[in-house]
Amino acid sequence: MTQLFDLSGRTALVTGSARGIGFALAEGLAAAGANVILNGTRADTVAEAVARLSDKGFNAQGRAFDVTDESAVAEAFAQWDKDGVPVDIVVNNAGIQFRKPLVELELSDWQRVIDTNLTSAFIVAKQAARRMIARGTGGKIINIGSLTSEAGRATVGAYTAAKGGIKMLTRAMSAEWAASDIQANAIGPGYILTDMNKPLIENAAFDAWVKSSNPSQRWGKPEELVGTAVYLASPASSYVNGQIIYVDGGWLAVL
Ligand code: GCO
Repeated sequence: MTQLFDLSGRTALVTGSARGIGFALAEGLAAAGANVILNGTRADTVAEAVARLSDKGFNAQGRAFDVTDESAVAEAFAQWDKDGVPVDIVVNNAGIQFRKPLVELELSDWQRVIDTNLTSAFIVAKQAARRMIARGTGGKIINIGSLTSEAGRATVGAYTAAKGGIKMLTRAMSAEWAASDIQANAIGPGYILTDMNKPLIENAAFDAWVKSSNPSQRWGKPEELVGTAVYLASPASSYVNGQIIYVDGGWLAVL
C-alpha cells in the first residue's frame, strides 16, 4: 500500500520553494522519497533552503532562476539534461501577490502578476513535458491555484485572473498530455499562514473574516498542503487528470 505514495527515485522541481508553501511542499515531497530541486530568484535564499533540507538528510539541490524568463528556464532544463537529472514532477508554485483596486492597477503590475503566477507555469511545464514525452516515462504537473481560481476578491484582480487561468491551463495540459501518461492537476490552497499573507494575518478584521468564512474557523498551515501534493505526485493519482483539489478548510464547500 505504501508504494502508492512512494516517490523514491523521482525528481521533483518546485518553483518558488525557498520559503512558504513552496518550501513546505519541497520538504514533503523529499520526505516521501523524491529528490528535490528548489528554485527561487535569489541564489542565497535558495542555497539556505537547500541546506535546511540537506541537513535533514534529504536529497536536495537548488537553482536560482526567474521562472518568467523563458531562456533562463530552458537553460535550467538543459543543465539538468547534461547532469542526467530527469524532472519527473513539477510543482508550479512560484507566485506573487499585488493588492490594488483594478481601476488603480498599472498595466505593468498586472503583467508582472500574470507572468509570475500564470505564464511561468506554461513556460516551466512546456520544458518539462517535452522531456517527459520524449522519455516516454510519464510525469506529474501540479499547479498551485487558489480560492480565487473559483471566486473573485476585491483588490486582487490580477492574481484572481492568473489563478483562474491556472485552473483552466491545468485542464488544457490534461487534454494534451494525459495520453503520454502525464497527469496535470492543481491544488487550491485556502488562506494559509505565509509571509505573502502577513498583512492579512495581522489585520484583525481580515483575520476574523477568514476564521468566520470557513467551517474549520482557522487559517491553514503550509504543511497541511503536503498530503495532497504527495498524492498528486505519486502513483496513487495515476488516473486523476485536470482536477483542482481545494485544501481550504471547507471554505468553498459551504455557504
Ligand atoms: C489575498 C490572499 C489570497 C490567498 C490565497 C487564497 O490577498 O486574498 O493573498 O490570494 O493567498 O490565494 O486562496
